Amino acid sequence: MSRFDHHFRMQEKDCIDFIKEKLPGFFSGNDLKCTEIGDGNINYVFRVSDSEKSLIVKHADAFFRDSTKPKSVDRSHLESEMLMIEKDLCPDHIPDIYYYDETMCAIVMQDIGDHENMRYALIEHEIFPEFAHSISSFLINTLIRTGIYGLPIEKKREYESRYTNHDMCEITDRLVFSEPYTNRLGSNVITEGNEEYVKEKLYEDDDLHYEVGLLKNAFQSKRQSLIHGDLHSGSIFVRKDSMKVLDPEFGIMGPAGYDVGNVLAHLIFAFYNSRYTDKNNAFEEWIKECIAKICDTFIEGSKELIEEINTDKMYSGKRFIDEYIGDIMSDSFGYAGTELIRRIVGSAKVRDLEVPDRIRAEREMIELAIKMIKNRKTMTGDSVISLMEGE
Ligand code: SR1
Ligand code: MG
Repeated sequence: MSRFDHHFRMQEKDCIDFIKEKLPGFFSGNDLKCTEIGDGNINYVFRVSDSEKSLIVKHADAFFRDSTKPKSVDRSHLESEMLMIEKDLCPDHIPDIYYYDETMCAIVMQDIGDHENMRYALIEHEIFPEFAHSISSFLINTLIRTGIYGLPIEKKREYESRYTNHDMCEITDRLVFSEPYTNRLGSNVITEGNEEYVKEKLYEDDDLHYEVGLLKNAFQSKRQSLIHGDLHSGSIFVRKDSMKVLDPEFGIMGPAGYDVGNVLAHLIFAFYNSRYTDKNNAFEEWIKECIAKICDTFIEGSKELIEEINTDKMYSGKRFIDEYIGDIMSDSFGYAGTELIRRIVGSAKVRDLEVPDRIRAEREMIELAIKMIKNRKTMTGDSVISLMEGE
């Protein structure tokens, strides 16, 4: 009998006992320290260490940390599987997974404390020359290899029924695709001074509602690839020479463009943070370069990978492949737009928005986001950059 035979919400001292019991050989001594370091809304994250080594335990409770409504702990099983699949596809960009405990809903993994959370690094206007290359490689390998080109159809159908993640999808349906345009639940948090602007631009534009409706429908029905589902800059950790992706707890079989779009949106937030604070030109140029490079590399790299791995004659024509990738790209621009809007007016904010002239910055970003949503079918990385430059 062990006290870890039944699920309960662990505290720091429980986590030490848990590691001593489950990974007895990891630490050489008995003098372990544990600190809860999670700063998200959902799970608990512990760092366990001795004087030589450390590891991370990501632990899911039957309640989100910011809520009293019970939630299924299935999200933890699915996240552990997502991490293992992504690790297989992209070994360099996922931390090592040491152990998963199904009962305690605890993922034990490599401590990547030598990396910085990318959101905070971007707010400091730090430049990461390798980032565009690394994130493009992550996107190509995870999205193309889990779609029609990468998986035998039986396996793909198995993924489609397994990776649905109901609780997490409900959050995205509501926070990304409904509330920002209706405020039906009254949960939007609008910057004072922008109430009328938001009402006119987001609540009363039927054409915008039509386009977001199409994107919402695609999010709910397009079982295209195994997506991370929450690929914002806070889920990415960086060093000058390395990038790791964490937290695929929103992972589902969904539209590939949802992940690409999230990456683009959070680069755009970083760009406007710079424009509305110290106007760091080198940083802004690098962000624009990243956007262009990610779009170009994703398109070209995906096509190359498809050429290499495709076995289905019916999916092999140039016209088909161009359309397949073109469709992912137009979804990407659309979902970048919905991500920008939901972070600006919704309840899940990002720190990048905390700039002195927030009213103006938000209006400029909402304007850009609406254009990205409405014109997504004809957009390119370069046209996004032109819009950011104000052309
Ligand atoms: C209740 S969770 C709010 C947001 O945080 C997560 O990171 C997701 O982006 C979610 O929409
Ligand atoms: Mg997260």
